[in-house]
Formats: sequence, C-alpha cells, structure tokens
Amino acid sequence: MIPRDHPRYESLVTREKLVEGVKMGITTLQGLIAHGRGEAFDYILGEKTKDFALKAEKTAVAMMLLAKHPVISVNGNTAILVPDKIKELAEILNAKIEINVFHYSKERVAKIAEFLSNFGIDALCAGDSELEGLSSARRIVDSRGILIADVVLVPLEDGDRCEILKKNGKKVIAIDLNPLSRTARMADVTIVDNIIRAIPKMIELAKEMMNMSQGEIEEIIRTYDNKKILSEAIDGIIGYLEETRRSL
Ligand code: PTJ
Repeated sequence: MIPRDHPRYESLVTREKLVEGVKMGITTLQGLIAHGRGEAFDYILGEKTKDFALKAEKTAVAMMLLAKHPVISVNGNTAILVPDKIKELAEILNAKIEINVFHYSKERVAKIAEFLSNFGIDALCAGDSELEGLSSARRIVDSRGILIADVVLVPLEDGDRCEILKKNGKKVIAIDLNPLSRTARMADVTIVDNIIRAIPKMIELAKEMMNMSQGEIEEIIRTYDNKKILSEAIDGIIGYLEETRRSL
C-alpha cells in the first residue's frame, strides 16, 4: 500500500498498475522497460502537460472530430493505465477501439479484450487482415478498425508501424514522452505528454470543441506544425534542466 502523502504517489501508483498488468498477462515485461524510459523523459519535462503538448492534443482532437473512421489503438500499457478514459474519449469522438500489440499472442489479445470489457469496451480484435509492409505482429489488424481507419491514435508506438500506417494513407497521432523517437518524428501529430495526463486532457478538449464549426476545427489542423512542436518539446527539456540547475 503506497501512502497517499508520498511525494511520488502518482508515479508509484502507475508503476503498481503496470506490475499488476504483468501479473494479469496484459502488460509485458518489455512494457515495464518502455514505461521506465517514458518516466525518465517525463521527469526531465517537469511531469506536467506543457503548452506544446496541449497544442498537439487540441490538433489530435480536431483531426479525430473530422475523421470518417477514427480508431484508438490500445496496447498492453494503455489498456492497464487508462481503460476508463479511453472509453470516454472514444465515445465523445465516435471512435472505435482496437487492440493492437507488438508482443502478440491470441491468448494475450483475448486477456486484454476481457479486461477492457470490464470497463464496457467492446474492443475490435478480430485480427482478420494485415497491413502490408510490416513484419512485426502489429501488422495484424481488424478489417472494421485500423484497416479502414483514416485517423489512428497510437499511444506508446514503435516507429515501424507508424511508418506503415502512414504508407497506408492514414493520419497518425502518437502519444510519446520521447520527442526524439522515430515515432515522434514520423507521426503527423506527436503528443509529448504522459498518457495518464494526455487522455483526460483530450476528453476535456473534445467536450469543449464538439460544438465548434467545421471551419474552426480545420483552422486548428491547418496551422499545426509537428516539427515546431517537437522542437518546442526539446526546448522544454533544455529549459527545465537549466532551471533545475540554477535552483541547486
Ligand atoms: O503491449 P505491446 O506488446 O504492444 O508492447 C508495448 C510496448 C510499449 C512494450 C511497445 O510498444 C514498445 O516496445 O514500445 P517502445 O518502442 O519502447 O516505445 C514506447 C514509447 O512510449 C517510448 O518512447 C517511451 O518513452 C514512451 N512511453 C512510455 N511510457 C509512456 C510513454 N509515453 C507516454 N506516456 C507513458 N506513460
């Protein structure tokens, strides 16, 4: 039991959830390593949703609001960390939820589907089609979901699949705390924020933006520049490190 007044309570609870996820066969051991890398970046970003993340979150919501077939892709880390929030976001944006994992087995996908169903999510996971040009298991997709999607939200992604999704004509929104990653540089919109903050923030934005005109939403997308956002994220890290050094 982690005491509520522990200065790193939030971070420790998140770790516990992931460890529990491993015990349940939902999250992988590799997922724990990936989370550790994410935590390190979050630390040097100040563990807050910064302005560059907010701009990307707003654009991501705008793209999903205008999409014909928006899909939220869920892996083992996302499933365990934010299942209820994913459901809420998908409902507001009228998006489908599809289970798509790197470390694939039918049993694991079934476990994730069962876990998500406890939150009222009927996740797509038929695995009845494949994305061409990708050798990892992430090529296995659902013909009602990612295969026909025009916009895909992919939290904690690997660069290869991001590239293939783009080659298949999809707009890709990544959530990745590492602004230097291949995924971050490959995606159309990169949200450099922790998934546990990013999804709730997107829900808040989606509620605000739902009643905007199409023209206003299009303008948000038109004026967005992902390279600029990544460069602001890197500046954010440098700024945070310098500020911390000055305060020593
Ligand atoms: O469940 P599976 O089988 O699909 O596997 C999932 C992992 C995460 C193991 C797999 O996709 C993987 O290996 O991912 P990578 O290539 O390590 O990339 C994960 C990225 O997510 C890294 O750049 C991390 O910095 C970032 N990341 C980790 N935790 C978070 C995060 N970004 C946002 N929020 C987090 N909580």
